[in-house]
Parts: sequence; C-alpha cells; structure tokens
Amino acid sequence: MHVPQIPQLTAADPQLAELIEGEARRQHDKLRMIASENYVSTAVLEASGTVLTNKYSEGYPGRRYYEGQQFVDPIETLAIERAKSVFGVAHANVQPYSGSPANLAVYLAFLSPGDTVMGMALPMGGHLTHGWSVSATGKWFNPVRYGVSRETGLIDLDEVRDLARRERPKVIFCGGTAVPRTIDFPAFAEIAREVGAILVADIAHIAGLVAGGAHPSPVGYADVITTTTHKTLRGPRGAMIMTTEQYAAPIDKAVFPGLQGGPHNHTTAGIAVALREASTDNFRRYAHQVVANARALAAALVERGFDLASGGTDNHLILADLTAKGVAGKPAAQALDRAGIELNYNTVPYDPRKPFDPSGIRLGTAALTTRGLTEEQMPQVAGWMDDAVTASIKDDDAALDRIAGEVADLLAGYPMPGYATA
Ligand code: DSN
Repeated sequence: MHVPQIPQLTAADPQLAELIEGEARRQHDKLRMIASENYVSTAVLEASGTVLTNKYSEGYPGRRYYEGQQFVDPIETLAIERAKSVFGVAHANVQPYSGSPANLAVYLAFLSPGDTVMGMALPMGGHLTHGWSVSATGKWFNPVRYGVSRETGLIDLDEVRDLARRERPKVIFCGGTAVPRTIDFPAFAEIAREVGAILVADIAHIAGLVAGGAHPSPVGYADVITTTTHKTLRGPRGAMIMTTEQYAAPIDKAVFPGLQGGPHNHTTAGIAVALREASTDNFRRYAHQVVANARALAAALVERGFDLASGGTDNHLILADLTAKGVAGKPAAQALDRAGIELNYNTVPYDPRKPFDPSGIRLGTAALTTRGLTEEQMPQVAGWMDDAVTASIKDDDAALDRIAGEVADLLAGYPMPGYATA
C-alpha cells in the first residue's frame, strides 16, 4: 500500500486512489531504470503533500506580494540556504517549476530573441531547451550545436572551441540528458571566457552525484547552474538555479516576475527536505554507489555484446545502441517493460533512425540504488536485459513474463520508500 496511507482519498475518490495504489505497486515491483527517475523518501513525500499547496507567495522571502508568509518565508529560506550549503554556491533560486522553465529563465535573463546560444544537439545527448529546433529556445533564438565524436562518443572540445570562436554565442550550455561521461567544466569555462559567453551548466541528471562528491562540481567554472531536483538529487519534481552573486539579480527577476507566478510551496518544502538528506554521509555513499552500480552494469552489458555509447559510463547513465542486437530501441524498451525492466528508447549519436523509433535505449542506476541494489546484482540485471531483448526478437512473451516474475521476486527483498506490502 501507498505510504503515507491515503484513506481519505480512498473514501472520497476510490477510482483515483486505486490508480495511485496501482502505481505504487508498479514502482515496487519493477526495476526502474529510467535515468531521470528515482524514489523520494517518505519524508519528502510527506512535505510535498501538505497544506503548503494552499498558499500563494509571489515574490521572494521578505519581499512578497501576498500576506501570510510567516511560515512560507522561513521554509523557502531553508531550501535556499541548504542549496547554497550543499552545492557551495553564492545564490540559489528554488522556485522554477521544473527544468525547462529553469532553462527558459536563463534565456530571459541573458538573451534577446535572435541571439546566439550554443548547446549540445538533442540527438547527441543535449536537452530540448539547449536550443533544439522544436523548442521555443530553437525557434526564438539562434542555436548553434555541438555533438560527440563519431569515433569516441565523447564531446569534441576542439569542435566546441572552433564553433564558439566562429559563432560567438552569448550563452553556452553544457550538460544534457544522455551524457554518460564526466562533463569537463573547466574546459567549457575556458572556452566561454575566451568568447565572452555566459557558461550555464545544466546538471539536472548529475546533481545528486555532484552533491555527493561522485562527479566534479561546476562551481567555480559555470556562471549559472540549472538543475531539476528529482533525478539523482532524489527530491520532488522541481528545479533550482544557482549562480554567482553577479548573476543572482537577473536570474531572480527572470524566474519571477519574468516567467512564473507563485512558487509551489509544497514542492519548495520537499526540496528543502531532499537537500537536508543530500548533505548527509549516507547520501555521499548513495551517490558513489549509483556510479559503482552503473559501471558494473555497463561492464556486464558489454560482456553480453551490448554496444554502449562511448563504451561505458562515468556517472549513473548508460546509452546502448541495439543495432548489433538486431532490434530497434522502441520494441526493445516495450519488451523490457513487460519483463519488469523500465527504461526508455532513445536516439544514439549519429542515429540513422527517427527520434520516435530510434536505435537505442537509455537507462540509469539512481532508482535501483535507492532500493539498495549493489554491484553484486548488476550481472543478473544485465542477464535479464539480454534475455528480454532476445525474447523481444522472438516475440517470446512467456520469457518476458518469466523475467518479470524473477525481477519482482528479487525486488521484494528491497524496501521502497512510499510503499509497504500490506
Ligand atoms: N525528461 C528528462 C529526462 O528524461 O532526461 C529531461 O527533461
């Protein structure tokens, strides 16, 4: 059952309560490997589901447009101070509704329509909001894009430098959604300084690893750091923007009143709790275990003939091209889901297939590490994945259902925050 329990909801709206209970059970029984997902703690769940959702608080602590902020002001201040302490930054804005609005605030703060912005191309591992064509950031600004080397799968920093020198972007984004390797913040900073650009590190995927010391920090290199709060950082769905003192005012003004109205105070409280958790030794161990698990899983997948972008991983994320396995990403992801292994189909660099039916799959170890799995189980996970991919080619639903049963049996021994077996 869902924890905290939902008896009032069950009485008031049994149809909805049943769906929520179903989702809780699904999250318990499945090996959740979508690289951008996790399990928040019960404390974060409790904070996110409070009466704070009733309150409007347009403005910032001490400077609001509505009365009655006696408790919301200290809550937002706690979240801000914890973000500053965990990441070692001068300024933090905890109000962006999610990652895309956080990145849009960067555009509003520093760019005018038509200005040049440089980011990693979406099919190479970047994010929509780093200037991809279907996004407002690609339609209203002048995007220039870098990628990864076809040979190594790594970002070609010489290409980035040449492009920056030629195009003189006002803002450069580094980071992305399918980057399995360490981001070289010092190198990006050197390029940005040379061309007079503002460097934005989008650490949405790796924020928890940065907080836990399992990935180098962009602090001291990036002028602005954007992140969601719900991936490796293990907080509620939300986002933060962290800056040096120099850029604090334009960013705050861009978030409110530039883009948003009132912050979601219940989410702010959840972020504050997650940041407190992220400051502990326990979280440091968690962050390092996430990386250790990803490395072990990548090695086991390579042993089974999976073709990994860049050959492996330095963080929580693995990107696999399934062409050599004889199946496309989408049917494989659907078969894996039936087999109790949840991940997403994904383009791989230089993918000849379309984004809605690409060659690859993307997976990560943030959530399974929260459940308590270690390197010991990773060969088994790779084996299940391999068997499921083979079963998908043979349309062997019985094999997929057998694997799903084995996955659920394993996970029954690993508690899930937010769920208890009745
Ligand atoms: N949807 C997020 C991800 O899965 O990486 C990025 O916005």
